Amino acid sequence: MDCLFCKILNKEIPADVIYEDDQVIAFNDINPQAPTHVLVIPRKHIATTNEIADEDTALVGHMVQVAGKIAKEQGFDESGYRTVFNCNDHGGQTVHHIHLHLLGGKPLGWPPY
Ligand code: IU
Repeated sequence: MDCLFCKILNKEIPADVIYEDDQVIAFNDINPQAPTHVLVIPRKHIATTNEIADEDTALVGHMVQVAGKIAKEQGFDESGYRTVFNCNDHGGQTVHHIHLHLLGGKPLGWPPY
């Protein structure tokens, strides 16, 4: 499968991995949009959030929990942060393997419009 994040999971493409377990890995985004910009991705290939099946709900919950633990480790759990799943063109999704963006380390602008 020609999926960039599957290639990172298979170590065919390098990434700065900061966390991994049997379900997910997390790595620093190559083009950070905040002082901390981490992507949490599942080992299972799921193209977009539209394809999350009933059997994946615990996995997706785990992704959110891992992002929160990384925020705590990096010391901005109390000051706050953002987690985002982009979906398809209007959502700005460029890699079609779901990934949870974790952005933090400064006050973040909102809304995107
Ligand atoms: P998006 O939600 O699909 O737009 O996010 C994809 C992210 O993947 C984006 O922030 C890229 O900077 C990031 N990324 C990466 O970290 N490493 C890569 O090799 C590639 C993209 I290509």
